Amino acid sequence: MKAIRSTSRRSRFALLAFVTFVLAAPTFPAQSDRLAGQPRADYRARRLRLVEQIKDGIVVLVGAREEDLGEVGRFRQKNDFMYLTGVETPAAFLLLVPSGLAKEKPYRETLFIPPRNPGKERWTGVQLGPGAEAEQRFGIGEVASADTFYDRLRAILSSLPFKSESAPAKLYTVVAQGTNALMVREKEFIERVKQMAPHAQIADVSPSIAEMRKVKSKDEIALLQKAIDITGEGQREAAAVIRPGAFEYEVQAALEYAFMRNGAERTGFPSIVGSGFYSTILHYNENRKKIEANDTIVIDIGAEYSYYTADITRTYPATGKFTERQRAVYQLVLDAQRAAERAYKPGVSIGQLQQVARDVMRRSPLRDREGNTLDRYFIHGLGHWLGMDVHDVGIYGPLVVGSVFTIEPGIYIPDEKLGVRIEDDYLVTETGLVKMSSKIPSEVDDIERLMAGSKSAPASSRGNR
Ligand SMILES: [Mn+2]
Repeated sequence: MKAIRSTSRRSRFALLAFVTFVLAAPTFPAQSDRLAGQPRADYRARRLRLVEQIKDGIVVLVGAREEDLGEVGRFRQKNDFMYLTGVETPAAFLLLVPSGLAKEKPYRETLFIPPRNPGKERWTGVQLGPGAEAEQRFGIGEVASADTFYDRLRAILSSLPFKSESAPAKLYTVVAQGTNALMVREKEFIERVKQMAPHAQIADVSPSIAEMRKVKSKDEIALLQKAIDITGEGQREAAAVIRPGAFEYEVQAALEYAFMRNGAERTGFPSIVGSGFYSTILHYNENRKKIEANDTIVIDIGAEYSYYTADITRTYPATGKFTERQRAVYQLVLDAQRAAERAYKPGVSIGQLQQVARDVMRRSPLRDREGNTLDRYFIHGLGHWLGMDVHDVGIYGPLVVGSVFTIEPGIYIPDEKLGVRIEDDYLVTETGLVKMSSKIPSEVDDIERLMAGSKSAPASSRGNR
């Protein structure tokens, strides 16, 4: 302080300018070798593995843009882009050129990001610009200005390998399937390539990345575990708030509060809080109904943590005690889930486990009002891959070591306004399944005990869980 006081007016100004510069300069934790919770080296290894599979062309990935989400969305990088880079800078491109594509040239990787814009940064926060600092921070060979991306691409697409008559090199990129509205920028990119280089052969890179994403690394598993643990806190909060007379949205508010309080960035998908008849509607997420005394409430939720989402469903009785019928149906769903878990052996598929769960329901003495077995009310698949997408990418087949998936049998009887679903998340290991959500109660007695315990505790003591 003394030094400042004794300085002249001019040097004081210089100091102020310097301080302003330092404050405005990017302050990224240079010591961290991680991007979004995963080692920089892992992202690079993924890029190399991808181009190793794709030897006959270049890969271009188009990152998310802020404006594509409109006024309601908050920026979120595209999962494939994130998986290969860990970079969240909006409006980026990634270009990978395998070694040997052009004669004897080594592997090249370039991330294109917008140049820094101090005026815009006043609104959106400081961004790292192209250049050496970004190359070091992101661990990417070259970080260039996004303004130069199309010129660079045009030059590559008019180079010899792409002009070959016998076996022209391809451009691998994400080709939007169907009418996916979130693929605006990918579609624009392909249109532009077609105009710029009509000869270019475009191929879909998604299947290759999807198969890689199916098998999770140690750090991805840790992020998923964190998302699952946070989701468990959400379930616990939901159990505390459920009572006859409460609205579904109150339960949603409480559980999403638990998500955010524990560091989740967002929900991995819209929270489902379905009571009574709505417990039988699989993807109900209006959450406007008032909970009534005889309702079961299906709570199907997932916190997203550093781009990985959990997916956990529990079913609660409104009063904290299941009726006899609800208890019987609940127990049957739980038995089906346990049977599917036990049926796991290396090489089995989710489809095969599904048959096991269905058989349990068919063999049960429980019936509907017409005397039918209840397996006819299990109207969806047993489970799905889980990861960056809640219904994660990858072809369904034998469960491979490192994959994460859900087991979620359910019985939905609209005539009885009775729906029950129980969903847990599992990791496939060399030695069998690991139930990643095992700490979240699902036994009938545990559910009732949880609800009784949370009701008797004063609201103030629930705040910090
Ligand atoms: Mn699910």
